[in-house]
Amino acid sequence: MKTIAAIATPHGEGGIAVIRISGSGAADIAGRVFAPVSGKSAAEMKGYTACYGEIHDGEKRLDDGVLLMFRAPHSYTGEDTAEISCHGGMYAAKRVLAACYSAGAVPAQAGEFTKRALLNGKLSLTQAEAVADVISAQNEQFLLCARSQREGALYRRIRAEADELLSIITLIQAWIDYPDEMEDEFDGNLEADRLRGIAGHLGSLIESHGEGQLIRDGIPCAIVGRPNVGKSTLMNLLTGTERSIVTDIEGTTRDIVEETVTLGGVMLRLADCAGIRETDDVVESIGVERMIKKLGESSVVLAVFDLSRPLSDDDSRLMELLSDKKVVCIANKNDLDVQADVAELERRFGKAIRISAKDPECAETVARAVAETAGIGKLDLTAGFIANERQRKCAEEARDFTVQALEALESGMTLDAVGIMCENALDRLYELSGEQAGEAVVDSVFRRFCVGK
Ligand SMILES: Nc1nc2c(ncn2[C@@H]2O[C@H](COP(=O)(O)OP(=O)(O)OP(=O)(O)O)[C@@H](O)[C@H]2O)c(=O)[nH]1
Ligand SMILES: [Mg+2]
Repeated sequence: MKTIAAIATPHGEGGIAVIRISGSGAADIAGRVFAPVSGKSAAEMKGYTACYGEIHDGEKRLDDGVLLMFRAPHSYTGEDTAEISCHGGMYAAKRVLAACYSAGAVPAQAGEFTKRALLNGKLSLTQAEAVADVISAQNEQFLLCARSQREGALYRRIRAEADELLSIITLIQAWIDYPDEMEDEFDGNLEADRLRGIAGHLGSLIESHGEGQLIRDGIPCAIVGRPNVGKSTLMNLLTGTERSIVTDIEGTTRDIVEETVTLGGVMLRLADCAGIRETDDVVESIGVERMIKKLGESSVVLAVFDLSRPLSDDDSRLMELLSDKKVVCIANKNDLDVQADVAELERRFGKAIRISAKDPECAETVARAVAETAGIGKLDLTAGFIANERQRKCAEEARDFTVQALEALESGMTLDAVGIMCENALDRLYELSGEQAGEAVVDSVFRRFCVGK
């Protein structure tokens, strides 16, 4: 395999830039471009050592910097790897990279360092995929998920199910090949229970895909209610800005105002909507239509009611619209005299959170309630989750084959048939973990990566 090189730091100005070289020629190439001030040869450096020196392209001195050496297999890629830190202007970094090319390296493809880590057994495919997720994480919760994933959380969950399937297949095979030598009776009920267990675990794994997406992209969350209940005040409270216009005139918000915020580690994609009411005003009624569309796109709805006024027909209309939605009921303006029928709100929504949207202390309470209602409030973020479509498809196919094996066993089909279904399920799990993924699958995974990773 050729020795590759790329700039590993972002393309822009920074304090330092890092040029990464990996492959069997890494130390020699580093030796050609980097001259330690100690006078020793960079090519002879041991793993996990660093030195300061000058960077050259042939006779021409380019910069000074630090060289860090890793020796196979103790590096990210599992190969000899050299990392040169130089001054962080793009021009300087590109010149150093060009010098590495002149010394024998070839340009790295997107994700090629991580791909080599995979090929050298340093990472599973799901761990490699998580590297891209760690890089793209935009909030604390998702970073924690992706980090656990990179440390093998999903891989371990898949392995547990794959090992269980393998043990069932081995048992079935033994029964087919050596029925006379088996000590115990073949216990179909026991094996059916085991298959049911696997199907159940794979089912929860598949569900984790939706939860992971909410954590990664934020929870789409519409703020709705009749005019003047304090929707925009709540929006401003949650965003910590004067994002929406607030007045005591009914019908102030007409179009949808959107903002993404992270509160208490939870990312919310908020949409402050027009107040719902019967109206002849053309603009306002378009706003209400848009609000209804936004409701449909939301995972959680923040339904706001005004405690200082009795519930009205518009409130009832809203409640009808929300009948099949996940709702956080906000009983707002609890600093004023209570006129609304809170018991009715609690009857409809199970719980009503009493707040004043003017009180900054209430923001995290609302965010927590949204996370809980979305089903990610009490999630174990380190448990591993299905992170993308490729993984979801494999997990679904594995679950379906497991269910087919179970049905075959329960309907008295031959053990051969049951065994084949189990093998199909196992194949899908091995594809998921990458142990049996074809080149095309691996290539498509790494297409998402940046050069230098
Ligand atoms: N006392 C009190 N007043 C509040 C509270 N929340 C909002 N208000 C006031 O209620 C009025 C309406 O607030 P908005 O946030 O504009 O209400 P809205 O639901 O967005 O109204 P529309 O955009 O017209 O649908 C403003 O005068 C706010 O200052 C609260 O918790 N307590
Ligand atoms: Mg408003």
